[in-house]
Amino acid sequence: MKISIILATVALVLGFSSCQTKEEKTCQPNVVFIYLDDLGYGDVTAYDADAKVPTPNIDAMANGGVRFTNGYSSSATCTPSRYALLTGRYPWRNKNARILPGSAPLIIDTEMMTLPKMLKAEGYQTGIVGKWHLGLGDGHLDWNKSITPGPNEVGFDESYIMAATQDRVPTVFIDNGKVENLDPNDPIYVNYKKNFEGEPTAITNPELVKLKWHHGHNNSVVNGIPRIGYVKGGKSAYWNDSTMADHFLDKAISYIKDHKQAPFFLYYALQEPHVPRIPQPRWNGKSGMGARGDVIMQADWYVGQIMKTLEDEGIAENTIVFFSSDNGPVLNDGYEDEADIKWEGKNPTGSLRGGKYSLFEAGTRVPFIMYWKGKIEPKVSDALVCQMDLMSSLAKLLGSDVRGEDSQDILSALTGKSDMGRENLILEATSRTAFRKGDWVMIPPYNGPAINKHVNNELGNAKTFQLYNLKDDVGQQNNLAESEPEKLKEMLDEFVGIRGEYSKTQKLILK
Ligand code: NG6
Ligand code: CA
Repeated sequence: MKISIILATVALVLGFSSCQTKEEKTCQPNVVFIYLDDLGYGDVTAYDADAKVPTPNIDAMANGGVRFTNGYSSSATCTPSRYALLTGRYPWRNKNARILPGSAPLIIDTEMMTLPKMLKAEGYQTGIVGKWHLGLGDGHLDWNKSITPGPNEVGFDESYIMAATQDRVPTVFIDNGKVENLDPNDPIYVNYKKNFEGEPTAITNPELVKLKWHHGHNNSVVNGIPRIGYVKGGKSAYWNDSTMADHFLDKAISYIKDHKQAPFFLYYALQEPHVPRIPQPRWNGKSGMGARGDVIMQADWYVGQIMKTLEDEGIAENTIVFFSSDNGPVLNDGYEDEADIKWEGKNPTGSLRGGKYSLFEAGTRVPFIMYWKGKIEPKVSDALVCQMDLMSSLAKLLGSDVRGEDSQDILSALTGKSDMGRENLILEATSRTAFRKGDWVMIPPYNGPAINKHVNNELGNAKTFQLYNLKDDVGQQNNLAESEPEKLKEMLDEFVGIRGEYSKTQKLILK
């Protein structure tokens, strides 16, 4: 009795909620979700010993926590994956959950339950630092006024974000719904349909361009980098591409330090290695693998800094840290930064087929790690897990009744106690869907090119059904659709049962 009082007092004095002091609720650990952008399954040395860039800090998490070999984002692009992570709902249920322009309205219904709302209801402080890309405002946004609704209306107490991606305007930081450092005498305007009269673009003024565009990315030029979308004014608010990643790290670290007194959720959404890849100066040339390699090294160091902060603040044992990526890798995503040359002969997908935008495995199967110092046994787990499941699984851990529409409670798989994760998962890539169940994956027929010629990634489109047994064929080389008709039918029936509606093209093909 006395000891428990002493322990409780010590915990209180140290200022953190402890899993030992809560009787009713199991415990209230802090949660940090570290999300990279376009990092591939084969980009982390713990996942692929031949990865081209060393990732010692991510490896330390992987080796000290549960490293999932079948960990998925919901989608092969950013917006839908982030939608699923935060809402616990499949993104194909929302037709707006697709790659958004920087001017798109918020696509999460403010009435909806979300991961941060669930945590808030359990007494958590909630914050996001970094990439948002889920839309802002209600369709009539004035960037010079209060930017709402946004992260603060869907569950985050605090937000410090970029609106979309660093290749899209507006290239500004948004601090709790306000463009930071905006000069009222130079208001900012954004348009994705047409340019503002007299404003330069990468086409009209190529002399402004310091980083060449390869495809797309030839609208407004900010800091010598041609972007997607047009911007006018707001110059005092533009971020500096060479310091912004460090700046986001500083914000993330401050958030941890400022909120350690009560349980917190930090969603730290990094930009690496999404294009344009601009290493912070001290990483320039460090990897020997060009800008993509440099920013991967940089991001790995940031992961180490987050872990170090948790240690220094004495909260490592009371903090769950997740690490993952929003979609698979891409080398040439629109700028001439030589990533495709540097990676020639070595796939950032590891042994997986496809990549970003693809229905093949590398589109959605990503590095996925759960780390909880001293609380979970290190393990490599083959359980099928998806980022979308965080909401229901963490709700279970905290004793909350909240469950997301498609989010499953797979807590025991996440903590490594069980090898049973989800039974099945619908995979999505640019609004097309496929079905994973057990070791099998079925990709329905889709019209459209087999390869996106610009980025040189296979998309998964074929005129016929594809069926792969990933156990023997993780590289998806042997299509068993014809030789395993019963399995194909079983997969298709279950897929249709969950997916419901079909695209018109698919209906025609299936007839
Ligand atoms: C694409 C962009 C690509 C990237 C992607 C979004 C072109 C030609 N390509 O439309 O560069 O920005 O959108 O990436 O514009 S994501 O990771 O945020 O989904
Ligand atoms: Ca992405």
